[in-house]
Amino acid sequence: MSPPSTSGLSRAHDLDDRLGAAEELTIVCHNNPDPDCLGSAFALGWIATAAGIDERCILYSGEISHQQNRGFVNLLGIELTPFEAEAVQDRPEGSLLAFVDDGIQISARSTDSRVHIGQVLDAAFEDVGSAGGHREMAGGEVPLGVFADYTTDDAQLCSIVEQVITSRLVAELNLAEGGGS
Ligand SMILES: [Mn+2]
Repeated sequence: MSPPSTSGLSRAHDLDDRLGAAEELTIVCHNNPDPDCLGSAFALGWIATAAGIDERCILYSGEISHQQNRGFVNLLGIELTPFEAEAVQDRPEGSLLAFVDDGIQISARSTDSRVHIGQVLDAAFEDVGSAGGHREMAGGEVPLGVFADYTTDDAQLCSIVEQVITSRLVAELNLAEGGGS
């Protein structure tokens, strides 16, 4: 078995092949979709139209909360449907399901006054996503695309994500064996 190609051109061909063989497309946004997510969903819908798929829908959950996000949706005329589990279960053959702008959500708490958890998350993930917060409480997001380029296997992807996130945290907290002051 050859490893999945990461070249942009062959991924575009891949997408074209898949869309060409499909009859309908359901696009799922993450919770409280931001412009990244809405833009990706809209673009994928447009590409699917060009590939001849007439049945498309974009699902979202949570809220389109900020003014700029609502403006974005109205301006581009993006039609959004509230997420329902039935829409993604038991799909007929020829129906494709796509997730856009998926990310890893990070949330952390510190009860140790020596550890500023916001600074730890920021330092650990600033180059691959965005993270930060307060001394006791912090959060962040790392786009899954950073990892998805390495594999198309879900189980393998989860294990890569777990390893990378864990080792970055361990390194930043100076917890590695032989580490410490
Ligand atoms: Mn997003």
